[in-house]
Amino acid sequence: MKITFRWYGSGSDSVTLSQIKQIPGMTGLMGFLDYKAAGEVWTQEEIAAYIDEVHAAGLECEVIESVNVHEDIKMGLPSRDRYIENYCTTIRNLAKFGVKVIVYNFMPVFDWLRTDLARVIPEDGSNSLYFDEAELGCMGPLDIVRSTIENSNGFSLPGWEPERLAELETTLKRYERITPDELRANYKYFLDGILPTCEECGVVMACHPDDPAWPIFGLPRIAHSQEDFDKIVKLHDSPCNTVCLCTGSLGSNPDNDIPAIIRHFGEMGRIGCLHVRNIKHLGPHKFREAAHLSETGDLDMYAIMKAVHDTCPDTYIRPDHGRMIWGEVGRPGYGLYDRALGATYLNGLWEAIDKNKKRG
Ligand SMILES: [Mn+2]
Repeated sequence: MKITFRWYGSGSDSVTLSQIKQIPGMTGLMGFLDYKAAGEVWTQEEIAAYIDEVHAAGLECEVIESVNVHEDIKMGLPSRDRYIENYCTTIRNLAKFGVKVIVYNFMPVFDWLRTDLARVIPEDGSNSLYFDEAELGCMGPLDIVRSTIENSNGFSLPGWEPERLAELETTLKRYERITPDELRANYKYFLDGILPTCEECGVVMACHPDDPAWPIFGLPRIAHSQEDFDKIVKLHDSPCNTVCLCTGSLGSNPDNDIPAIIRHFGEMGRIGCLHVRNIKHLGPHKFREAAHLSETGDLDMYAIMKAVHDTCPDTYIRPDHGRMIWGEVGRPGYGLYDRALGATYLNGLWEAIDKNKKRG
């Protein structure tokens, strides 16, 4: 297991590389270029600038997140071929700099959705990301986007970049006519287009689940259960077609048995990397993000790490969203302190599982 950290790049992140390097056991990043729009080629110069800085700080960068898939690909428009070609160029460019896993998603329009980015946790006064479908009330997609942008402490949020939202209304209308099966067919076309390049360059694609793990605003969503991912890995049978197993996203739906899902795809060799965090269910379609510790939420983090150790022990893991604690101001979900605590906790579980196993 390689423990890693998400980092947006200097100038875009409140956390510095030297701070990340000081977290015990931290091997590297799940890197991210936050200024790249979906469909654009990530040039070698841009990748070099980011990765050279990471290497200079003594950290690795073998996983890159959020090479976003252009909506034209998801909607199956004729322009998709050009964007798929760009995507292949980005894969080749990233491979040249040692990148081994690319995390992406195939969610229409919305990358992830919360109704409150700083909901106070009554037990300890910290705050975290929160979702309550009832709070959406009569808010439409455009209202929720506006309020998310206004409440992100001046940072852009992945998937919510203002330029990506300009044509939101038109895009939402187009999706009204697309069924889940049609979306899956467009997904297959995309995978058929990029996976030969991945195999050639030794890069693994890891699909991130829908977050939350159910359909929203009537949009087709096809990646929020074991059954969904079984279909995805069969769309194009390749060891490079894998899952980014995000415990908090899948875990927002209590029907998803996270350790069992990890074992299922881990045994198949189809887990590219994991985001590991805990979640507290508060009612139907209502949850908040909890500290990583098992007892503060509803996921069994020991069972999760045990499933990883048993089935995919060489994978990459990062602590996922943290709470805001100790007065920190930063990107919602991506401060330093609680994610560092999360990393340390996951490392502790890992050491215990590992030593216990070796002693038989
Ligand atoms: Mn995630």
